[in-house]
Amino acid sequence: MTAASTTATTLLQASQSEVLQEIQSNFLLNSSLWVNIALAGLAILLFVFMGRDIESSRAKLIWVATLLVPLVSISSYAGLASGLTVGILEMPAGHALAGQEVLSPWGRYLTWTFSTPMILLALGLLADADISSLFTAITMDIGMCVTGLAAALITSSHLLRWVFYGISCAFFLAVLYILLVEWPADAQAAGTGEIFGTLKLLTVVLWLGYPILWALGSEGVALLSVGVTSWGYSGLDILAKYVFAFLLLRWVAANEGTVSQAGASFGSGGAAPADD
Ligand code: RET
Repeated sequence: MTAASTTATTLLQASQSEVLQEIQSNFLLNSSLWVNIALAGLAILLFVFMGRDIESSRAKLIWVATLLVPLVSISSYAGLASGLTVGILEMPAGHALAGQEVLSPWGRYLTWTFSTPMILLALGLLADADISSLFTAITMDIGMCVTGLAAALITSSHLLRWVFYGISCAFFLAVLYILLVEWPADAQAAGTGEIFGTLKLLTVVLWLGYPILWALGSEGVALLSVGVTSWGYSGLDILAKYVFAFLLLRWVAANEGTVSQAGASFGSGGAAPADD
């Protein structure tokens, strides 16, 4: 190993343990991460238990998608709590914390790219949505998360942080449209209208909290501290992931027949197969 690479490695390690120290010295931030690790662990055990008797392939698919939500979550929060996916960013001129070094838990935005599509997959299957609207909802959602990550990570320009925020909101609008306009009608036709209505409301209300928190938190106008912002996201996560997933799984386990009968429109654009 050359002297230069030894120095670079030492610096890299030093900065990672420096981040960890910063996290551990911020009680609010640290507790917001560990509470979620514990809850995700409990949710995984509970959801495995709740799905033990599910047999039909479609209900199983919903179950696995739902189970992946706490599985991604525990990995995400472990990454944050270890400091691996937390950086120290110097905010650009124009930002409320310009020139200051701010702790940025960017791993959150990255891992939403894996967890939120699972939530939408489970909801879309529940509503018996056709494959094109399922594809649209999931890809728009991924677009929302990746551009949200860009907005959080940009340190070159204050304006561009908000431009990316705006692009992310535009992707989000497409997801909201599908959730509020397209899938309720599909769910009604599939006989899952009532549970879909409850979960849709929970999802839409809670998901709206995320961009609001981003704008008010240290990434945005910095009215809220890093610790308070992190607790905000953790609180939303508890409801939008574990409570949501629990309600969905409980219903699916008790109504497997309804779920397994759906699926005729999957891949056929909603048209019934020709009667030949
Ligand atoms: C960001 C900032 C940019 C604008 C928008 C956002 C929306 C985020 C959402 C996140 C939902 C996360 C969930 C996670 C569960 O694992 C990226 C905050 C629109 C809606 C439900």
